[in-house]
Amino acid sequence: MARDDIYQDERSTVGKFTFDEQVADVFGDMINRSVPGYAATLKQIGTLAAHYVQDESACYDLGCSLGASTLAMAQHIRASNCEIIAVDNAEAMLDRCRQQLAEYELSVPIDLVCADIRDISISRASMVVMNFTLQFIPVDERDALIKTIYQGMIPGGILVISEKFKLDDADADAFMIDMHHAFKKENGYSDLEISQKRSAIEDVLIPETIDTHHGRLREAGFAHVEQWFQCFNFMSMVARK
Ligand code: GEK
Repeated sequence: MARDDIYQDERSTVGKFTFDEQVADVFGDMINRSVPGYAATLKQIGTLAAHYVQDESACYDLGCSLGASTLAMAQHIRASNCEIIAVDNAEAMLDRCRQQLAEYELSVPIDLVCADIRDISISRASMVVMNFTLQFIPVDERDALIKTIYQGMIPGGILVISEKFKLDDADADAFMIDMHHAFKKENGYSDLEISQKRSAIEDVLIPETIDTHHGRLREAGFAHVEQWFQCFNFMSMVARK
């Protein structure tokens, strides 16, 4: 796996973070060293797929990047006649996703779609995964997207949402941010890399509170919403229809 050294050298100006070729090349290393608990979310996406994916239904991986969540689902689905629709609007990410998935023999058909997840239609979904993707959608468009997903799901279906989150309490929020940066430092990122990446992603990744996520999911119609995971300021929820 190529090492992420994108922000290693000092830049006079740090531009906005984008999911381009350079990022796609090192993305596996970047997300593993930057997102506390990322591997745990993938493992449990597999567990959830084994239990919740229904026969003759569709699964969606929205913001699939290199296909890690798609792979977790594909390797654990026990239901028959299912398909996975994996969507990302970054062509560079989807190209590498295609290459990586080709290395596995998977019995579930996978449709890779290069599109904005705000423009696609969702239907007969028993499992929808947004593993660290909603945070990149403009805040004022998140309610509509979650409603569209809810409407495209079948009864008993689940939506998995993993996100970086913020806390209302300033001291608690600062603690989590400090610990996240300590986590990155432990994983080999320098102070310069951490601060340049922080500037690049500031207006691109907009975190919300856990209460906001919970309220949005209930408002969309989900009968049950459980936060099943947290590691510092990163969490994952399962919403059941
Ligand atoms: C994983 N889920 O490994 N439409 C489509 N894709 C989008 C959009 C959009 N509007 N906005 C962002 N993306 C993956 C990790 S990464 C998380 C997801 C991170 C895509 C973007 O191109 C990128 O590939 C992905 O969402 C977010 O389980 O980088 O922290």
